[in-house]
Amino acid sequence: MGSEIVYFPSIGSTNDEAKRMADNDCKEGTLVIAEYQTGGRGRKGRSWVSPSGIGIWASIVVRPQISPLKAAGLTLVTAVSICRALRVITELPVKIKWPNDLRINYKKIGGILTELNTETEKVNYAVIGIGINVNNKTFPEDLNQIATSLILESGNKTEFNRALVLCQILREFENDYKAFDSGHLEDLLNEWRGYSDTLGSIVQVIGINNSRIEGKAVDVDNDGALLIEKNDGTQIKVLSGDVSIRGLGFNLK
Ligand code: BT5
Repeated sequence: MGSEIVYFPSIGSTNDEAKRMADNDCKEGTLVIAEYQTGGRGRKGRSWVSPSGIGIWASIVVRPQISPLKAAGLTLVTAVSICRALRVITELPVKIKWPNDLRINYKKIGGILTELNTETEKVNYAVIGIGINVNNKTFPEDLNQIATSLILESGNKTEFNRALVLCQILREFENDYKAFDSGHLEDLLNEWRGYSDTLGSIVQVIGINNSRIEGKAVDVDNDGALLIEKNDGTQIKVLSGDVSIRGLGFNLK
């Protein structure tokens, strides 16, 4: 991972550039990084605040040998790699909120945006976008209550070296991705369960067409799906959506 690196002082979105490179047959593991994103994106057209010089805004191109139905697993594996890497470097209690949030003390320090180019049976490529708030000391007002950074959580001590943090993430992801691509998910799933701040909670998932499912988050499966047990005891498998957790306010994302 990262054997080819393309660097931009400023760009719209690293995911868009990575997709363009993937369309032009770039090598698997190509990494696009930027100091600043003018149009950083989250899921469903949401924006991702990406100020200059203080965060990691990066996208990796991969070409997994999997069915599109298994693609949610990519986000799950990436979350495990990032969580482990950040814990090694910062010793902070980084957690994962299904499917794509990295959090500390229930505040978001990072997010993952996985975008696919698929055919019916196969994935041509996936671009995995990684955003981590590293040395941010302030946030726009609307994010103040929900966002945080590594430096804020470690008590405003010395700044983290973003290159070292990114290298650690890439090292972890390289191994985890190999395991994922060859179908060896069990250890990664177990690690995910240990990092999760979603399992065991009563959650509400808002899915396609604003559909809502409420119940207890009981597990994740091989496809990267969240398994929810409803009040009537039936289990539902959710592949994508926004989760809010009861007790922390169903409206808190
Ligand atoms: C995500 O979406 O969390 C995916 C974020 C992925 C960003 C990376 S940066 C490199 C690559 N290039 C891109 O253009 N994107 C990727 P989602 O779960 O939809 O969350 C989006 C929501 O998070 C927004 O609506 C805000 O509420 C919040 N948010 C925006 N910027 C944030 C930030 N810097 N830190 C914490 N929360 C933020």
